[in-house]
Amino acid sequence: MKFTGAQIVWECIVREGIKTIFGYPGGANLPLYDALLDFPIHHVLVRHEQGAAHAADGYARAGGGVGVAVATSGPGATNLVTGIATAMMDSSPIVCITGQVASKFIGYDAFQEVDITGITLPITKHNYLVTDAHDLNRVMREAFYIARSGRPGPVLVDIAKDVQAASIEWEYDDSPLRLPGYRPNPHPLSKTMQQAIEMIQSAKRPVILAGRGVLLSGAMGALREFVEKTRTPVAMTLLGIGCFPAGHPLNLGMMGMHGDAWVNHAIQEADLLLAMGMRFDDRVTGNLTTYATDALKIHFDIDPSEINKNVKADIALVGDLRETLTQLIPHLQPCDHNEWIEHIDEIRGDSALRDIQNMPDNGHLYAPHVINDLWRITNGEALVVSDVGQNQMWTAQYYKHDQPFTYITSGGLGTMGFALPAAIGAKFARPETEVWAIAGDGGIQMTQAELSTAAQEGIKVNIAIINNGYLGMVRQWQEFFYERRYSSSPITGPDFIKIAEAHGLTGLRVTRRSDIEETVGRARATEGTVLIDFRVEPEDSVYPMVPAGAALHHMIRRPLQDVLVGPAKADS
Ligand SMILES: Cc1cc2nc3c(=O)[nH]c(=O)nc-3n(C[C@H](O)[C@H](O)[C@H](O)COP(=O)(O)OP(=O)(O)OC[C@H]3O[C@@H](n4cnc5c(N)ncnc54)[C@H](O)[C@@H]3O)c2cc1C
Ligand SMILES: Cc1ncc(C[n+]2csc(CCOP(=O)(O)OP(=O)(O)O)c2C)c(N)n1
Ligand SMILES: [Mg+2]
Repeated sequence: MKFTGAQIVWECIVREGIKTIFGYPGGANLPLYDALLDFPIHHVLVRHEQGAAHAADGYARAGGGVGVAVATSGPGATNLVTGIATAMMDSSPIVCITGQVASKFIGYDAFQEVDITGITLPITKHNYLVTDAHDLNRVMREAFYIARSGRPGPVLVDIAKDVQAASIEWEYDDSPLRLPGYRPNPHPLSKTMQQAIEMIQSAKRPVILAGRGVLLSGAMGALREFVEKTRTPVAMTLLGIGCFPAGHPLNLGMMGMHGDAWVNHAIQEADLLLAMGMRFDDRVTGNLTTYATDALKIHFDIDPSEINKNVKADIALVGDLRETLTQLIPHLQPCDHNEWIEHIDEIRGDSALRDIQNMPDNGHLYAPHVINDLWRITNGEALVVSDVGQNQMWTAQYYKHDQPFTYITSGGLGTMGFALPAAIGAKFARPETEVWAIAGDGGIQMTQAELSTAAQEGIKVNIAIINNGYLGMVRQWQEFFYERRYSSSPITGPDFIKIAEAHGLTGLRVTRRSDIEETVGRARATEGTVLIDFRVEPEDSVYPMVPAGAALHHMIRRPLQDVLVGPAKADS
């Protein structure tokens, strides 16, 4: 039978099981959009292509499978770039389909022509330029396979307009793919497995560093079995949050720059680090020369290029984490690290005392209180998508996740503007789940046009704006390291209630802690997307903080006076 290139694209996408895609039309993808009307695919029209990439990313991270974003050539394609880089840094499987000018015009600076495969080469796992409709079937299948297999990542398929319009004789080809040189599923050597077992059994002060690879591998059950058999405490990276229940007694909490003090101290005192699906980001290690110097390191990772990249591994178990743990666990003897666990309890020290949650209500609204209350009110069961900055760190610290795939954030690229579009994508992946986007007053203004997308789709995403009148994380660095010279960090915003209402949505405001419960309750009970403008303390900071480049145990702690009498600056 005859098919157009555009029909082949959609048929391949339907066969991948995709039901929802995110995109924006234009001249170079008109044949694709025309054909789309005849396929059982729901297209979500975003307001900016960056939103399409983030929504596809949020959809994938929420467990929806591979996310799909569509854009036209030129500015449509370049608008995807930030979203693609965000997905690349956090190993998120998305496929981006861009229209390209007709093949005979490529290279002539044609109208809306950019070399998007060239531009995205370093920020995609792989990309393609298709100039022959006969290649489409193979390319589409490879694109989805590459995006989701091994260490996942974004793939871009750029399709010339004449290829979309071409009509060819075609039948779906599902013969095995041939990708010479692509080996996504390595396996650890049995000799190294044996060495790892010996190291694990003889450790006295082990700590597991659990990262996003646990989630990507689906190794949550295996991790728990490992932890309970070996009684090894678990620290999580920002992107690992949810991979191990927050309420489990062996869960220490988050590590790194804004990790809990006792977690970082435990890592520095450990004699064995078991890094599972994490890549020793600099936000995690602090100064590498002083990082966990007494510890042997076993690095479990599917990507061989991560081994010895930042931290030298004594043993590398290269392979899928779930498979590796499943093989390893039966060979382990139960261990008892009671002394070590008790010691970690001791090094919690005065952390509880320094926790702003213990501060009596002084009439001011603090972001950590907002987020902690949100956690309590939603029974810790919401899917939370945070933006970037202080709001992100407080969300990581104060919304405790017991379930996997319930916390989504841009970690590696740290992309402001991510939360709202990613939350929209997540809602499409998990329509029955309560979704909250938590964003700063700066970040929300980067992509708030996507409120219109939520309104047009009639979906319910709750939005909490942590409105401190500052690019708060920048202000915090300026406070700590630039003598409080607040250069371009104060930021004004619109009346967010009016912004919500202008979109036909509901906007609410909270200025006192005592109003959080009722307002959040109203937001949850209201149909459609609701935005809450939380007017929080302008100059609060995220603690603890390891200054960039400092040793992991050299943390700036919240001053005790903050919690005993309230922050001095709050009343000044
Ligand atoms: C303002 C800001 C502050 C931050 N502060 C902190 C902080 O205090 N603490 C913190 O932890 N992070 C922090 N981050 C995030 C940090 O930058 C990194 O994004 C994060 O630490 C990376 O976590 P990860 O290594 O678990 O995940 P990723 O970067 O996603 O790496 C996942 C790893 O798992 C591997 N993997 C994938 N699939 C598998 C599989 N099937 N089997 C085995 N391995 C697999 C991958 O190859 C990769 O090495 C901050 C970010 C921002 C924006
Ligand atoms: C696109 C982008 N631009 C700049 C930055 C640098 N940056 C990191 S955090 C931050 C401040 C964020 O301010 P806001 O959204 O108000 O959140 P807050 O820190 O106040 O919670 C900035 C500017 C970034 N991460 N992303
Ligand atoms: Mg702010």
